[in-house]
Amino acid sequence: MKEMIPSWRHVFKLDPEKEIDDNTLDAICMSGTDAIVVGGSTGVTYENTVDLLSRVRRYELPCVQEVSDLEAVVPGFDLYLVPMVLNTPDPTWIMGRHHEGIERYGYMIPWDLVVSEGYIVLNEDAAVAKLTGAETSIEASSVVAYAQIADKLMNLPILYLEYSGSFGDMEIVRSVRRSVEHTRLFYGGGITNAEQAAAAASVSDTIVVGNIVYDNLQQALETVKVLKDLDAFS
Ligand code: 1GP
Repeated sequence: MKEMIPSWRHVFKLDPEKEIDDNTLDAICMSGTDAIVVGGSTGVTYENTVDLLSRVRRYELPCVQEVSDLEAVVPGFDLYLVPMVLNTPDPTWIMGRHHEGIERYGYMIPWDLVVSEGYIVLNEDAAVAKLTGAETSIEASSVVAYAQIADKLMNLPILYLEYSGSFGDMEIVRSVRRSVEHTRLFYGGGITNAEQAAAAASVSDTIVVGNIVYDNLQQALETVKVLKDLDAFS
């Protein structure tokens, strides 16, 4: 399953805390997206995660959990994405929680299903920025330096530029892309239409589409379609 990540161009991220009706979930899972990521910064519980996993499991596409709370890790996902926030001075979010989790549950961790993500959080208003104390007001050169730590020093398989809730600076994303060699670049944040999806996809490897699923299903579905059209012509 890990080998599949490099082929993902588009994923939807669903928040277990948010209601989603069966018709919307059906449209999302049948949209042609490459995977469903289940995760959120707040309000994620074991119960709401199990519930969403069991509903997504009716479909054939990969379903992966992005781990944000130890108590909400649920067996049965195809993969587990484990974020390490790089641009925070608080080691809790770089390795503190990870250390605690491995010490307590290490014997039952399916390591072959675990993939680490270097997170660079860049929207100061996002819940994840507040939670982790991320230093979001940094220059492009600083973002690039964090990206190179992820790519060249830590050899992280995924580097995630997280603008959750607001569409990011595509010039920064482009600079990061030019500066990394091995890591897969995920872009997420504020993609609400086909045009933004195409712009983000042109400077990253994988785009992550979240909130618009709950706000405007039709526009969410268009973010998948535009990538299929673009990739068909490239
Ligand atoms: C959130 O990067 C994802 O973790 C997607 O962001 O909800 O703004 O689309 P949005």
